[in-house]
Amino acid sequence: MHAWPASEVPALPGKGRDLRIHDTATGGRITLDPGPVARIYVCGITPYDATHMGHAATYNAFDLVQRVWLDTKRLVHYVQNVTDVDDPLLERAVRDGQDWTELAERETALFREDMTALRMLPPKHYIGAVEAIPGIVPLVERLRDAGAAYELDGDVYFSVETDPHFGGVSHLDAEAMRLLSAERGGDPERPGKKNPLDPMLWMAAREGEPSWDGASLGPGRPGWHIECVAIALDHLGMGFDVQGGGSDLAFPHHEMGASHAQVLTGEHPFAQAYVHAGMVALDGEKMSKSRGNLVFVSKLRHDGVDPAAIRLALLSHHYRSDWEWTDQVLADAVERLGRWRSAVSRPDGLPAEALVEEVREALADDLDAPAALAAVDRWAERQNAEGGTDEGAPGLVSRTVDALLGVAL
Ligand code: 5CA
Ligand code: ZN
Repeated sequence: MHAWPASEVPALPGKGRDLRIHDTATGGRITLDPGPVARIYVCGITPYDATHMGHAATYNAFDLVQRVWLDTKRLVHYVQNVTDVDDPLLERAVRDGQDWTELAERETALFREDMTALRMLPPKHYIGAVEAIPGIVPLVERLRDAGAAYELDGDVYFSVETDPHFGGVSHLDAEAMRLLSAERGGDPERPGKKNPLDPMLWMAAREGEPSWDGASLGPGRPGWHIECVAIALDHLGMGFDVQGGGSDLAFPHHEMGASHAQVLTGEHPFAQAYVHAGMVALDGEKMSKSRGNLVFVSKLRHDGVDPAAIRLALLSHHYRSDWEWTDQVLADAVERLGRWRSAVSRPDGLPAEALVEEVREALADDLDAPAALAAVDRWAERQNAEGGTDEGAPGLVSRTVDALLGVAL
């Protein structure tokens, strides 16, 4: 699949800082030590509805990770998937009487537009589940042949007990895992499974549903977790730096994915850090396609809201906190954007070298975007009130805000 166009990232004077980030698996903050090419996999959308503020907030967090790395002069190898075949997508297509491939293509196209407008850096590899199927089938066969997967009425399940590290991402107890598995696409109640938590690797063809050649597995379609594992192993390999997504992906998706990969390769860990963004709510409930309580990026754009203001609204909350989208959040962002634009609108101003360092330090400190915004606020307030004579300072602030926060002033 093609991704979307990249906006330029200006180079800043001085030296970037290494990222310290909260890792779900260790439960604490770790200093990442990527090589010259940092490797990141971020779970993509299931394209059955438009991009909402929750999605945008999560992608914003991982965009910041890349901007911090780029500032250290590293290259970034970024991979993202599109879950372009899955139960919720097929169910929505049936409900609305439309072709599931058209639905997926339309919503993926809209997602690309939203990401471009928000200046999110594009992945180098943007891979659909459907196009990954030829690579998924041999992985499932290998797991089965190694005794880590078993058949149940034609479907193939992964046996979680074959991974000694299972549980090491989310650290949940069995009961919590069971509840979340039922809630998030698993089938813990299905009789005949070795362990109720075992996730499906390959689903045998169902009447009226699309299916693909599965070689010795028979016709069918892939399970959700193995899809991301196949894509990540193919394009990044084991031990990549960051596996990212919203906190609702920690279990089962990232836990199961890590286990699949660890059993397949005999290596540990799948990712150096498992990084999870908080959930954005609307009217007190998690914003979700299944609940329908959504504020869409595309709707705001079409209503004339500047994408830079949407981006500032996302940045005004720490990525790990759960927060509520309100009209006030957007109104505050619009107002802040106005203040910042006015502050950089003249050629001379207050010296800004210290501000560059403050923004760098805030982001390197577990992506503390609110602290970065507060630093820019302080500079802008004084600049608007007093001004200064430092030639080019406003330009430096513009480039800093662009390079590190993805906001075009
Ligand atoms: N296709 C899978 C991942 S392989 C999936 O979870 N798709 S999704 O469309 O449901 O979500 C895409 C990303 O947005 C995920 O990282 C998910 O955790 C995140 N997300 C979904 N809802 C919210 C929300 N309300 N707040 C923050 N992030 C969210
Ligand atoms: Zn995923």
